[in-house]
Amino acid sequence: MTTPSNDSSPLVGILMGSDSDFDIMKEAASVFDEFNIPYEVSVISAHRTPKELERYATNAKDNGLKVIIAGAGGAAHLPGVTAALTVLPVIGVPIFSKKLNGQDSLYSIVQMPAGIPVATVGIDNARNGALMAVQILALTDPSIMSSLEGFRTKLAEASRMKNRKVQE
Ligand code: RP5
Repeated sequence: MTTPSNDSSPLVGILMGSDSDFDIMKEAASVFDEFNIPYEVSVISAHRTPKELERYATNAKDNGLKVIIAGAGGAAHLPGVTAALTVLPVIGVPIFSKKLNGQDSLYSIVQMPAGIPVATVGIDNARNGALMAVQILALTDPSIMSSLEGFRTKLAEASRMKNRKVQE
């Protein structure tokens, strides 16, 4: 499945190894919706559909993507193999797995050999993965940077409100 989010060309590729990862990875899509950043969503497996992954990753840069966020669980090779096939930054989201509570996913994604990094976030933390992608895009896009700064201001204000509540 490959779904463009809207008419503008996607800047971010959201990848996942299975549709069973979608409940988590849709949180990344929500962040890009919040920031008005066009993205595409694809289910491509490093193991079940490796040829599709090779095609996707090798063409990603020429297709206009700037960053890829990839979620996978268990023997979670999707982010690493994607990173091996493109020079775009790849952010890995380890998906919780029933057998080993997502530790297998985390270790599979984070322990990359020197030379092919994957920026790895916490287990199931697709939101942080997406925010990292937003930060990367903001470096070259002043309007995204301004939205990001507004987002951080609101986050700080919400935290101060919580502090005020406990002080009462
Ligand atoms: C991984 O295996 C996927 O990323 C998913 O997290 C896990 C289980 O996949 P399904 O068996 O639910 O398709 O490749």
